[in-house]
Amino acid sequence: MSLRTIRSRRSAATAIALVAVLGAAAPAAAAPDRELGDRIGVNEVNRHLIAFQRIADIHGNRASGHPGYEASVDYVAGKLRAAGFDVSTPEFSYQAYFLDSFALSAGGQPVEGDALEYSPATPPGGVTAPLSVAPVDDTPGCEAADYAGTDLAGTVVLVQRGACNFSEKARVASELGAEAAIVYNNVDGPLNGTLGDPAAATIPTAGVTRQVGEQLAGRAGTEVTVDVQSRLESVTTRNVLAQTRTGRTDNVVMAGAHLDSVPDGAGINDNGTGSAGLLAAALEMGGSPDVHNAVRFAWWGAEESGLVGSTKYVQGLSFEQQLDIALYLNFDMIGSPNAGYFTFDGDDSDGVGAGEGPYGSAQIEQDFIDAMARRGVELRGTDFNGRSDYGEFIAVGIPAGGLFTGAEGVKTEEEAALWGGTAGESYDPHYHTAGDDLGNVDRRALKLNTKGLADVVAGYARSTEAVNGMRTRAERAELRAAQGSLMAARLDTAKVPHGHDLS
Ligand code: DTR
Ligand code: ZN
Ligand code: ZN
Repeated sequence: MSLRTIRSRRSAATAIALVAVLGAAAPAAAAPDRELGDRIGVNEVNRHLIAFQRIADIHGNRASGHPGYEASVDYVAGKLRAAGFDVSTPEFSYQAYFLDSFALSAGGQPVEGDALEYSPATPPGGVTAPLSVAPVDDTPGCEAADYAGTDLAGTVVLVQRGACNFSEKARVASELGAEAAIVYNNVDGPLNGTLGDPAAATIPTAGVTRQVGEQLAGRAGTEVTVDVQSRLESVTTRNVLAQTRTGRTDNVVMAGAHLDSVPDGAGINDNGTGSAGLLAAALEMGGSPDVHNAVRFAWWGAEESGLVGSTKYVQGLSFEQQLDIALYLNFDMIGSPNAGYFTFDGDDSDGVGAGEGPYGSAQIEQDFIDAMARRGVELRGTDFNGRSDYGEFIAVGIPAGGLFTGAEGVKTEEEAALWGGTAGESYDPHYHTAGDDLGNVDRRALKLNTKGLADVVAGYARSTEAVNGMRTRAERAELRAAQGSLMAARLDTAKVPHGHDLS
């Protein structure tokens, strides 16, 4: 008789006592094996990836709010329903920013630039006004005092990047009467900036390169036209949630991947790979596996619009419902063409960037390291910087981890020696471009990571004891309340659509 059968025949109180006894007797570590991973065939994963590519071919992309995303949802949800999962596709809405056109000119001559994301629109034809130039100091345009002596009223202000958020610079200029702002880069390359969210936007704001900005800085008083035609539209989209009908529902193992692409392409590595790998693992597990803990799989919408689907999901749960989630595993980009093999640095042993994850995250990191080592791959750490859907989970103190093969980061010599591939090139040269298609996926990375993720998910479905330790529910509640707020701060800078910069 399985544990599940025994429990279902007893009262809740007896069941809790029984679980406590059995739990204490169980082995300390989850001891994940290779069983589920070995059962997944590479053809199944590839088939899902081909489906995503076809959907993108038909609809142009798979971005949230677009038909290709809805088709992706239907594909994934349909397979899961057929496999017997308890499937739901809860809707949520958010404000999406659309830039219809942008033009900048100085003295009647066009100038290269772009609108910052969430820049308000100008009247048709743009705003034309003389250029005023913010002095370059330690805090360029961050405080009213930075403009001492310059009258900004009725001007377009040019200000250098640095020291504070773009939205701060625009707000200060706006309060001093400026009609529009232009931020110029302080490093080479395009600015790629965002005001963060619609509420932080004040006056129309453009971004230009350092070179363009330095030229403009010598032309104070010149008539400048900034023309931004943009709009905010409410987008309604969906997450996909699929839970096993078996296992404890007060100690749920969650595993998620975002299903949306950026509007520019098919999003096959980002994140068709994570979506396909997770789907293959779920389908292989089936809706009613013989497990101790329920498994809840998630395919998130609107990750590329600022982690929207996962954030709304977590925020929509009560504290007790959050406590019912033992841990969260994230799979975003697991087949990068110049693949790195990373897992989240749960214990901050790398000492890079943000600190450690919530309690238990160090154990999750170790479990991924062990699972991938059993498949012959040595993992390295990647910072818990909040740049994917695990962000809101750690922000409420839920232990987390996951796999990642790299985005715009550049492979080092040492990494190329360890894993192969090309040093000095990014892990995914097609990241967020139309080139992110079926031809630009590392099949070996995808296969190994899919099997590894399946092993780890299956291991936690058996036991999360190593992650939870001997902590009671009350102790975990206390830890989460305390740790969550510490983790939340790092999200503010990470949660920006399509990887734009806030400052
Ligand atoms: N959020 C991703 C890409 C990304 C960047 N850094 C990380 C770290 C871990 C996982 C994913 C990522 C995107 O969807 O663009
Ligand atoms: Zn992305
Ligand atoms: Zn992604």
